[in-house]
Amino acid sequence: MDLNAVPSANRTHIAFFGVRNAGKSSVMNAVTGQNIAIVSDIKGTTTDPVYKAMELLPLGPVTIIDTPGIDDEGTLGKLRVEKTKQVLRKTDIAVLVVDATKNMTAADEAMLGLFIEQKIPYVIAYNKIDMGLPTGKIDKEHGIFISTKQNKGIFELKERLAHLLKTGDEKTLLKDIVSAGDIVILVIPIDKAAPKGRLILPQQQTIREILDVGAAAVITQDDKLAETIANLKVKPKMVITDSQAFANVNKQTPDDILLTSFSILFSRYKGNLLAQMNAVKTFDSLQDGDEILIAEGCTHHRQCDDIGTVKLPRWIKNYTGKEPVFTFSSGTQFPDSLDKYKLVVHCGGCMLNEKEMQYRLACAARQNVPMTNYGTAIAYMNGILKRSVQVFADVDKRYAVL
Ligand SMILES: Nc1nc2c(ncn2[C@@H]2O[C@H](COP(=O)(O)OP(=O)(O)OP(=O)(O)O)[C@@H](O)[C@H]2O)c(=O)[nH]1
Ligand SMILES: [Mg+2]
Repeated sequence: MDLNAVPSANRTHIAFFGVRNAGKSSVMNAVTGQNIAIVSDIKGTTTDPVYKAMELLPLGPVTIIDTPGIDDEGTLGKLRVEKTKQVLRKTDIAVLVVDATKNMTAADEAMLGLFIEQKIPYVIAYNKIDMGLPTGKIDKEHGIFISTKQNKGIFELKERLAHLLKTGDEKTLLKDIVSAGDIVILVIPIDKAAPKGRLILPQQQTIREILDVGAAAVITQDDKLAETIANLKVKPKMVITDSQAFANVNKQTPDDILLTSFSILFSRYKGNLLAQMNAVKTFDSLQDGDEILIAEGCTHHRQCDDIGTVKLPRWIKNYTGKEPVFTFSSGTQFPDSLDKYKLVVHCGGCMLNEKEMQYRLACAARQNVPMTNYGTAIAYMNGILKRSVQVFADVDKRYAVL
């Protein structure tokens, strides 16, 4: 992995969809200026999504995704269409590639319906115009005419994509709640779950933002927190902890210092915190036998005292005094059907892009299943949820009234 690269979760995901042979792979190659995907006149050449992370001007850091045809048939074909629909969950901008010499098919129309339903900005690239122009209905607002063979319209397509990329409204983890000169203490337990020799992405991003605003980060482990605070001449503004250490860190953090966790910062960053705080109340009405899904965004090697599969179930049983039934999912294996679950407890999702996280939340909301996250759940069970979101009270009144 290139250590200077923008993490995948922070890249704009642009995906090419369309029926087989429309020219999706050719368009991906033309847009990236590289021979990434195999092109051929055999229908169904692309059988798995192809991902390419790159700097694409004028867009910036993107992940470009080529997909199998949405009209694929047979048992394998159906599986491929399913895979393609999974790509849609993380797509920030969609390109529907249509063969200009043929009219739009029912599969194309269905795909457009999904873009609209999922509020994904899109472009329709009418490809192969060297062979002729479409005779059917044309969507002037979203359409653009291109030919990968003659390299026509590719520059304009990239400009269009850049235009769809929302700018200005840049999100922040903590730039709005930390000021220049502040001292922020980060509590990072170095236990068996910590990767060897490095910090993980949410920790790196948090440190980077603290530096960006001109504040200072002091980093320590949970058993050294009280000592670290006592050694500082100036009172720190806040303590940000790994949520696994919440209970211990809460005890060591004086009341006049703000306290939160990395996962709570990330939940607000991805726009889910208020919903997740609401969902956590489900613990109070939990009954024996109720089913809880514990979902993780990444697939890591499970440790013997793993947070998702061991610690959380233990804490939930202790807190509720009930015997719920736990199911675990990880990586892209997030189930479509959630109705049997009383509650979903999701990880902070640092490896998922915002779009995928929003998709999962929408999925749960549509099925009326409350969904919370690790940090929020742990804070709640320790009676410190209110304290943990106090950091946002000055910038967002919704946290002040809790
Ligand atoms: N004439 C012409 N042919 C093109 C153009 N773009 C792609 N093709 C041809 O169309 C055929 C299909 O192209 P692909 O890029 O493999 O199409 P695809 O949509 O990725 O197809 P699958 O992977 O099978 O779903 C190939 O023979 C390409 O050479 C174009 O602009 N003009
Ligand atoms: Mg292809």
